[in-house]
Amino acid sequence: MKTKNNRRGFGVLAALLTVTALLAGCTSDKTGQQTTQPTQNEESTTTQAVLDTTIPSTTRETSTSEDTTTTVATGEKTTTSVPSIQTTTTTQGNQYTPTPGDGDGDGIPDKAEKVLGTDPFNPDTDGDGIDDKTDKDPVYAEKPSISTGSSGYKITQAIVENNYDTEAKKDAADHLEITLQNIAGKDITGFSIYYTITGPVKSQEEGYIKDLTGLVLKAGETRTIHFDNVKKKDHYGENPNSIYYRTQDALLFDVTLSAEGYQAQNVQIHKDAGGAEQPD
Ligand SMILES: [Ca+2]
Ligand SMILES: [Ca+2]
Ligand SMILES: [Ca+2]
Ligand SMILES: [Ca+2]
Repeated sequence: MKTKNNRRGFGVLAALLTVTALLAGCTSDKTGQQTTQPTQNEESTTTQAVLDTTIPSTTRETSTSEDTTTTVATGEKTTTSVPSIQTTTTTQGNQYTPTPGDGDGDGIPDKAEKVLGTDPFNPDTDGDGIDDKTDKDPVYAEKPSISTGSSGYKITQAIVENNYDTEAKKDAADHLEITLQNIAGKDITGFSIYYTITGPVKSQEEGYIKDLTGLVLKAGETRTIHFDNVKKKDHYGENPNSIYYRTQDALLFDVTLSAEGYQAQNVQIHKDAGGAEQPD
């Protein structure tokens, strides 16, 4: 602000003293360059910062669609956002907002995902590699091959209700929670999970595959992982429109945890009748 006021003062002086202004042209030009450059830098820096923070999010596809360009088809690629930097400097405030009605950009509106029972934040709800729009059963993935090998870890606890947040020291919303113990004597990585949720009605069966990216179970460590869409370490995504959250029925969870090179571990968990996702 101070720089702008000073420049305005110089500008008035320059208007009154043309010759002086011409003489001062060298310095005012320099001044102009200096003040212009930072402005450009500020804009580009700000824009870049916005880009950097928003590219990893799921809003990246939708942001490009507002540019009225043809980047929608390649919206998954981070590089497609580059043109929007150059064309929408002044609209950065709404440049990266999600496309209304289709948060994950899979072509199925959020409202329809709710009806279908699919995940509005995941274009491949069941993780079988087929996107929701073309998947004949978007909430059921066939059981993948499971890992084999020595016993490297065991499941010491698995719950789907009456969860308790040990950090906050209070009840947590119901969710799938699994505690693992490493008995291999060395770190284990490469985890994946496959689980089904089955209800009393025949049509109520869902199956999900998830790679537990980033999970490292260190030698001797006991660690709890969660499936509840909480943005914290050891928390993974969950379909908010699953029968787990939509029905009051008793449900059966059948969970298989694989880790490359180790024998897969299986556990079954019963959920009593009643709503889930409620602190209790
Ligand atoms: Ca969608
Ligand atoms: Ca979806
Ligand atoms: Ca799928
Ligand atoms: Ca499927």
